[in-house]
Amino acid sequence: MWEKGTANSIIMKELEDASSQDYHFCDGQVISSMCTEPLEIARVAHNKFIEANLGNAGLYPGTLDLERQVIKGIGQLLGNENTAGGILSGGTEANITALWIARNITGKKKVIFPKSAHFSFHKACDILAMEPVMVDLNDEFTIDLDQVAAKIDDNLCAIVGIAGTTELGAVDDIPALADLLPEKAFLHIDAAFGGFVLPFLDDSPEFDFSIPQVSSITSDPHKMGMATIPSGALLVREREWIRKIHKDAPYLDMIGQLSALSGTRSSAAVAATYAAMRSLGREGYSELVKQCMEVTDYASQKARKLGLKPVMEPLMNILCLYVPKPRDIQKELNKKGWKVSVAQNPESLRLVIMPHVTKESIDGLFADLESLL
Ligand code: 0PR
Repeated sequence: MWEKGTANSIIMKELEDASSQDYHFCDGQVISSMCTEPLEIARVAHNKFIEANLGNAGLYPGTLDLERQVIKGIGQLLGNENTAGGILSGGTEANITALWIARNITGKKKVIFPKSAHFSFHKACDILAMEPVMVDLNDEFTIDLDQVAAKIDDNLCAIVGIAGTTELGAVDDIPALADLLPEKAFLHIDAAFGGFVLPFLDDSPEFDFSIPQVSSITSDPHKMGMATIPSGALLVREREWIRKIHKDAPYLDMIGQLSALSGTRSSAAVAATYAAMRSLGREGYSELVKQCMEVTDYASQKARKLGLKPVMEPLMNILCLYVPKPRDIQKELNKKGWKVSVAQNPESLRLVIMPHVTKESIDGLFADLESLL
């Protein structure tokens, strides 16, 4: 493949071939992804900062400043502009890091989270040798509070609440979790998906730092934040908590540097996140969320006309529908070019209505879906 060099024109052709086999958001047929087309200005910013590495922040004071502004801006959105934190590779790394900090501070290992939690929490417990305690969901598909209460003991390190579950977009009762939290334990909120949606809803449930017991929040700009991949924000309430995962590297100029799991950190996405936030402003995100919710509502009405029942009234831009044999339907829709997914709890056809999904896409999808019922 690479004994000798190859001409750019040939490489470009090969890249075009590979890309043409991929699905692209702009085609409007991917209705299963939690990512979307990044804003144009975010792409430009990403390319400009392609060589920056916040793993050695001493070389990149400008990029570091962008990261500080991004964290402050996300903090403003999440009820506290004075948090510490940084841009990591995504929700997984942010969730792992949050539990890493919580474990090192409390010295305890038990983590309580709902069955709806993203699988990154299982990775975290595995890597950090922590004890996962999974709790059932109630009828509203949120964490069962009685079970949480019954499972709290002296070994508790953290409770995790989800603000926008991966499958259904449900939001746990975070104020109630906060009331149950023992004094020294952590309350981590996974708003990887909800972080750029819930604050822009007319009627958002409470989930952020305005609840005093909330210790840390994951919110991913590379999902509804319109930034490029990889951009996952972790915000923690107290700056000194991050010191608890710090490792010295005296040969690097570490001043001002984030203590993180990654060494070399892709920093282009930091610039892209900054660009997306500056370009849209909170008003722009508000419009975008409104548009996604309108399309979600439109899909929901179409489903009802076909006699399909939603698993829950969508709170966010995710719609899960009870259909007969969802896996078969998914397969058949895929043959027609649609990418939809199947939720497990409960088994249902799952549509994620990101900004690239238009009413026209929904019309096309439902026409094909109707022919399969
Ligand atoms: N927390 C929640 C609530 C999530 O939904 C996700 C990912 C994560 C954490 C982990 O985030 P990262 O994937 O950034 O580490 N949710 C989607 C999922 O796993 C991610 C995704 C995105 C999947 C695009 C497919 C796709 O095409 O299903």
